[in-house]
Amino acid sequence: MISLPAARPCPFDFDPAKTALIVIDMQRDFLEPGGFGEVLGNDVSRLAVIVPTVARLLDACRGAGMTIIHTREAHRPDLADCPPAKRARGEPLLRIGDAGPMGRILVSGEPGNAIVPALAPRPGEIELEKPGKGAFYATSLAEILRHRRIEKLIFAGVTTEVCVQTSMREANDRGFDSLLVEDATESYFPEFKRVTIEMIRAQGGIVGWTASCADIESALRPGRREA
Ligand code: C5J
Repeated sequence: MISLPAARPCPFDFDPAKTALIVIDMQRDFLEPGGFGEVLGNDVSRLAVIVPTVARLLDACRGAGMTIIHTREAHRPDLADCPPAKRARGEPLLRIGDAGPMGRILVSGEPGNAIVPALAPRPGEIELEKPGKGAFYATSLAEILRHRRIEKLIFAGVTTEVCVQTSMREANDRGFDSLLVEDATESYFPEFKRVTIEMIRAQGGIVGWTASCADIESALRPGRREA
């Protein structure tokens, strides 16, 4: 069992064999100019800063032999899984399914829908397309976790208050103890990130726990792992 004594609001213990790292939506659509994030009017450079930290987190969890799951917010090319209300929302420069500089916005298989190269999934890792904000909605995530007897989840990725928080809340309601890695998640809105982290660990951990990437790296360092 691994212990994260510095986790908040209280120590978080986990068995790497029964814990999955879920990296949410580190795809070009959100991190690079010309994708969904930018057409919504956001400064996408804000999100790119966490790429090296997410890479360190992946290395630490890979080294511990943990299940690694990467999600992508993605719709079918015929948009049959995209609610018209989602496509119609707001005043974006381009809507979901429209052709942009990185291909069709938020559509599976398009260049912009790929995970950024520095965080590319490795053989044996699971890449999961999700049509919603939450990773459990209309995906096989629950079955994948059940088959692997996963009990706890560590979350990273973007954006903190939308897809990451929604997925953590879905996980919480399904009985998973979940921890968000504070410096491996980011938002276009710094205040939203700060408040989401506070919300998650408020009231004794009403949604889950938070800790830093360094806390996890140090706990998973080979010499420190307990049998
Ligand atoms: C958004 C996400 N923000 N991955 N998606 O639309 O958070």
